[in-house]
Amino acid sequence: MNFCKPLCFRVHAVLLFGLLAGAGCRPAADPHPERIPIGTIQGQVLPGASGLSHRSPMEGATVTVRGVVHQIVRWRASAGHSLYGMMIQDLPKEADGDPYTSDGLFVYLGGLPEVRLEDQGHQPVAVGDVVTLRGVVRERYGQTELADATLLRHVGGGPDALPPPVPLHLSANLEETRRILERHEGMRVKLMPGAASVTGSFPNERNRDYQIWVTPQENPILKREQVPARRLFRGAHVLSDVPKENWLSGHGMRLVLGSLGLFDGSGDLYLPQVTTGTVFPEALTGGLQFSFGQYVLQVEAMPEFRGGPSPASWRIPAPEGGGNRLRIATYNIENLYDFVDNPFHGCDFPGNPGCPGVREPWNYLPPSEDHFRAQLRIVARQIVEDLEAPQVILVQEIENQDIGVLTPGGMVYGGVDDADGELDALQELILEIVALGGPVYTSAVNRNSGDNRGIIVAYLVQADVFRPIHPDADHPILGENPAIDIPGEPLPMIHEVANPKAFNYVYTGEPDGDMAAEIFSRAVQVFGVEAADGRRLWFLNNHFSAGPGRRVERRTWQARVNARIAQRIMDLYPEDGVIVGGDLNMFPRPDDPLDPPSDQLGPLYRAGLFNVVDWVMERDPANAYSYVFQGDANVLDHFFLSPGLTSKLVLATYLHLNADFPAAFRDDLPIRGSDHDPLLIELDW
Ligand SMILES: [Ca+2]
Ligand SMILES: [Ca+2]
Ligand SMILES: [Ca+2]
Ligand SMILES: [Ca+2]
Repeated sequence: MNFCKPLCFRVHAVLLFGLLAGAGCRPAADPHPERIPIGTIQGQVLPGASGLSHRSPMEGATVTVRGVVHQIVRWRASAGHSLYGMMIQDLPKEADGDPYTSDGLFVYLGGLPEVRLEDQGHQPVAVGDVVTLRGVVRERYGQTELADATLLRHVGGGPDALPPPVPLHLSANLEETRRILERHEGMRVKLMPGAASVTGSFPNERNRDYQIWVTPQENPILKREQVPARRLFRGAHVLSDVPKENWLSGHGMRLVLGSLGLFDGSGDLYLPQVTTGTVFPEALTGGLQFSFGQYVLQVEAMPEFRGGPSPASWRIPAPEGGGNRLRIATYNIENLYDFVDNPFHGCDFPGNPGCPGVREPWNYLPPSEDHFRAQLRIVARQIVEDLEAPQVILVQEIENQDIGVLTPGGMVYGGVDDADGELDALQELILEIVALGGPVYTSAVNRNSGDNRGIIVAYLVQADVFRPIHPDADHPILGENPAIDIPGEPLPMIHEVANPKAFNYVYTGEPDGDMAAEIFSRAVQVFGVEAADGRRLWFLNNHFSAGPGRRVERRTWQARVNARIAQRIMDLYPEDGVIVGGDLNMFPRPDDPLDPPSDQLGPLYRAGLFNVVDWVMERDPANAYSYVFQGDANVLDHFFLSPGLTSKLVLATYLHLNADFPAAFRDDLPIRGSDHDPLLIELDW
């Protein structure tokens, strides 16, 4: 066009005098003068506004836009078929130039990567095409999109026509980051070289693609000397780089990468299988989509990456001289369900009728027998090789099923409930441990503590080291009438003469909606054991209600019941050791998610119990996490020790075998048997 400029200028000047313009040199009249910049559709995200709840000011309007197709994405609908969308962006010279508005827009396409034509038929589109579209502005699942789009004009451009990616500079403040991202929704963006993963890659169940949470290269934590410390510790953790501000909301210096733009026609969508701490040496470029509550950078090319040391090696070493030490672990073994249909439970097998209060899909079930076996093998290897076969293991999230009986030939499954008093999945795990050359465990459980979904806490114990204390009817803890001062109507289970014994009470605290009428949806299980020399230990195994910022009062009550039982045992038997542990679904002091602090675990501290997380924090704070949620490292799994045991503590360490790894089973390595990392302690007992 440049060659024409002086002439055109003259023509315009002529027009000023009311004369007809000369033919041949005038720019072609815009056939769509109603076109508007995409920024007008997206609207301004002003300082202080909420990025997450921002909506288009033109919702519902029919608009005409022109843009470059910079990405086509494909995802899997729940029915299994593919759906397509594309992201378009204003040509640079046609954008509104306003930094508060996004120049990009998501266009929903439907079952094929093509756009409907005005008259009839469809036109395939490709990356680099310049398209003029008419459609309706919609907000769908929090994303602004052009729906019912019709193609008015189409010019093939090719990859050279792509707008240069805009570098994203995120803020540690999550709200500010959300504003920044909303101002780029639908645009072609990039994270600068040197971003690093803060989780393992994981499959996004809904769309069957993969995602990886990353932190940008400019985040100062990536310069920390200690590799395990290069992660986002949530809240008041010693290594948190933005303490207080992000106690619950999470960290702003993070973004999730998605693979919806990587489809190659063969079916599966994928990203590299990486662990936390993987560095991406090239820029990460792609379209910024908003999907299921998150901004997702849908990468347009398979990222290069450089793996770091395995998180499995990030443990605190045991001090020398550990011959006769007592080793105890707590391990949430994420949904250890078998692939046997339990006729006494309505949601433990595909096609079951359902359970009260449990919503489909039952995605906690293993998809196959092979899958169950793979999880068993991984967990068994972790117990033998990494945890070095603790004498006692508190386990959580085991399927509450006992229709199988252990015989010399292996497990035999029948149609009798409470077939042999042991959980079938744990019996299978015990067999797997023996097959690996590990010690012979026995399991112990009180089935009163299962929840509606069908999971329960239980114990694995080396039978030649400890035997259960015999429960007499008049035993002050295990007998018919335990005298424990808890305001709240006890449930009948507390009168059962049993070991382990489950304790639960009617909940009288603040109502919290969906939750049970009892204090625990999974009752605390008390288990007393005796060594050959007569010394005794008491365990209280827990799986508290989830969501650190929700169900606050309920969880406080759960801690209180534990504290009072522990206190009673310590009063009755000052020589015995007491250990309260499990997945408490809450952060340790002072890491309270609320302001003012709710101190949900306060009753346990006030009972004089010592949280071993403090021991870990003092020696190696980078070790202190057991769960990673969207890139935030959390401490959810705890051991509280009575004073007599605290003085004998020689080691506490999390074993990072799971939380940092890709969420896909690998049969060749003992990793990712669960989403939680186990916590191991050693006592000079
Ligand atoms: Ca938007
Ligand atoms: Ca089952
Ligand atoms: Ca069933
Ligand atoms: Ca059984």
